[in-house]
Amino acid sequence: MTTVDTTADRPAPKKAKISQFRRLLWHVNRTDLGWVLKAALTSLQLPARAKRIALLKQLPTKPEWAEASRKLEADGYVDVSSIVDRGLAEAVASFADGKVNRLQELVGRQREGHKSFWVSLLDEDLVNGAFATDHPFVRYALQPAALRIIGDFMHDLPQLSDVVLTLSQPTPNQALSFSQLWHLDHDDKRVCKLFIYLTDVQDTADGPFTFIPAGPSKAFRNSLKSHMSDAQVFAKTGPDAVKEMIAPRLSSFIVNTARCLHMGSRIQSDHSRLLYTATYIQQPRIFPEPPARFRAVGALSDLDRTVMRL
Ligand SMILES: O=C(O)CCC(=O)C(=O)O
Repeated sequence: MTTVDTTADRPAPKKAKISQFRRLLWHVNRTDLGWVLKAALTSLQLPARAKRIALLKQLPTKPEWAEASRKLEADGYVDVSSIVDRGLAEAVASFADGKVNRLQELVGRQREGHKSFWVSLLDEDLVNGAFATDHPFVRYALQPAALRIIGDFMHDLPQLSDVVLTLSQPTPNQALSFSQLWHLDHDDKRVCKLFIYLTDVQDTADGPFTFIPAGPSKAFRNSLKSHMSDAQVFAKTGPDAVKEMIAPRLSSFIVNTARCLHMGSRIQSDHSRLLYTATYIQQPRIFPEPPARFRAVGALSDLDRTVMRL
């Protein structure tokens, strides 16, 4: 009996085509070829870029913000605890405390698919996957100091891509996985994360955010490897390049996580860590734009709308 392949000359299903396209972007984004693609995409949207730069220039400026931006450019990270708005950080912390007080209830409702050492506590704050723009987590991310420091580094008004609250807990007898291993973030070519520690991170047992500054991290540029063990990393840099962010509650720092190799959440028994993260990228995005992450509530400036693509 002979069989006929009736699918042979049909066009590939749309889904398969999309995933091949994504795979190609995935590879390009991880190498310096991504910069060429980024420049090409930018050149197609020059008026939008000019508008973003004009908005960035409307933001106030201060010498300590300019200095922080220079440090972010040179080293790939900067501690902004003394620069950012303490009141906004406290609002984030008290909102987060409210979630932790309802931990058992929220864990029970958590959607599947979260990493085992991370508990995501904000699922209930989303409407169709989007945060209200007056949410304290969004207000912190929109503060002028953060936008100016990251914007001056990117030479562009940043796009706020996401805000997250993560409670990291110990995972006894499990191999390290995902963000507990060394990696770079490849959401785009420039990715800056603004963190707030919402619990004290006093030593290694508290699972500090741990990273290698931009200079020594260069050894891992253009690598297609995703997540690496300590041994793989230290074979190239030695352990001395490593910095652990040991800092008290309400400390805030910005890291260019596309340039600085990093890991964290290696929590030891009886410890836990609560962390706020806001992620920014530079428009236009290399990957197709995901569904809207923010929904307008209340009055918004043109600048806020542009930062959140509303
Ligand atoms: O949990 C940590 O400290 C690591 C976080 C991380 O890898 C990230 O936000 O990209």
